[in-house]
Amino acid sequence: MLSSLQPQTPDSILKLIEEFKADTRQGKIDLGVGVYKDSQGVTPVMRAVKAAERRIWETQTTKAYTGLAGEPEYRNAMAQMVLKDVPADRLASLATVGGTGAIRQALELARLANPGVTVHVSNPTWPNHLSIMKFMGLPFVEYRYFDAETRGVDFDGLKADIARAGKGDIVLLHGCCHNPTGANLTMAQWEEVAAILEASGAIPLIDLAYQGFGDGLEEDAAATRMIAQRLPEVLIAASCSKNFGIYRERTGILFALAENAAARDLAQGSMAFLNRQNYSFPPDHGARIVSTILTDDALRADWAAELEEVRNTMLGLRAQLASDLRDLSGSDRFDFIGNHRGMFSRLGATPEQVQRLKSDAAIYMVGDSRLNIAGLNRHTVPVLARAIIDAGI
Ligand code: PLP
Ligand code: TYF
Repeated sequence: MLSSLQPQTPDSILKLIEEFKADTRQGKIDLGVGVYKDSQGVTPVMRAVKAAERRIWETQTTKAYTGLAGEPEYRNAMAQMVLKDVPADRLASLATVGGTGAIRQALELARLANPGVTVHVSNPTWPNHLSIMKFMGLPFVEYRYFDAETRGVDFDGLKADIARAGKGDIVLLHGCCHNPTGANLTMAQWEEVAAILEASGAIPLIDLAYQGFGDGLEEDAAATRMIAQRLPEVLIAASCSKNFGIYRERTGILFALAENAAARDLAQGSMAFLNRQNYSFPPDHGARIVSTILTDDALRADWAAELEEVRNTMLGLRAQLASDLRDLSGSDRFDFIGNHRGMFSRLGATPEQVQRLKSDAAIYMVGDSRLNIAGLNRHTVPVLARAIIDAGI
């Protein structure tokens, strides 16, 4: 049986980690996988996370199963963090295995409700979105997103394309900090997107994996909250991997905002069913860390302060890189790096130029020229800027 398996295409981002490890050159720079790293290149455990873990260790009396949908404390705390004021009687929620698990369950839920569903995704998008949909056999079409000229959003293209999504189709949107481009919609543009979806009856699935990494915890949730206020049905897949730095704990949540309380109950039942079909109970440790932090004023304040340091560090690196490139190129054509938000920026370089950065300068970024800003520090920014110019980008 097993010998009849076909080799699977590896994830290009994860493959890069192996390639980087195997490179023996001094001074190599890893701008690949989207993990936050401090100036020492370390992905730290956040202070509030350590404190919460200590508290859990001291007080937890059982590790018996949680609920199929996860603990209510976690789901309520996350609803408050992501959505603030949304009618509880319309909101179903499900603890999931990371943000990826939430996306997977959202797509399963959409197909359960509407077997003919088509998913509309940005071009480009996170490669896992595409591979999960392909694996599930879900039909999907791309909408225009990135303007290769300005390195901003092709908003006219986006509007024309998402207007083609029909009633009951899913439009997958990145709530903030678009991966892989770093280019984001303004709030006024989000309002226009909401109006298009309102008119068509297509349902937004908002992937919110970087709340707190762009303009701030509240700012990064603003578009999601506005859409939840305006539209009758919304799916939201949120991840705690980045903003709590608990990548390996696999902590995520799926929200389904329903038209009314009866539909909410149906959604809640189907969501718990989906957890049961796939893995039964969701993991609890990360969720418990998150609810411990969010429901304690002191821990929450310390976490928010550390997250703010992380965000400002990335903004500082963006500003430095844009400024160095302005000096070296004698032009403002790299200013988009300062305008992008989140961990990533797409440089808009060719695969050959990305390859040159790797072979000539031992700088690793994803083949589509996505770089992880957090892989830099004050000393490596000038090295990258020089290499970008030398590679003819
Ligand atoms: N969505 C996007 C766009 C991401 O970049 C990530 C990243 O890691 C996720 C979702 C989900 O992450 P995780 O499953 O690690 O929570
Ligand atoms: O885009 C990234 O780099 C992150 C991390 O299969 C990641 O979202 C990358 C690939 C993958 C899972 C997570």
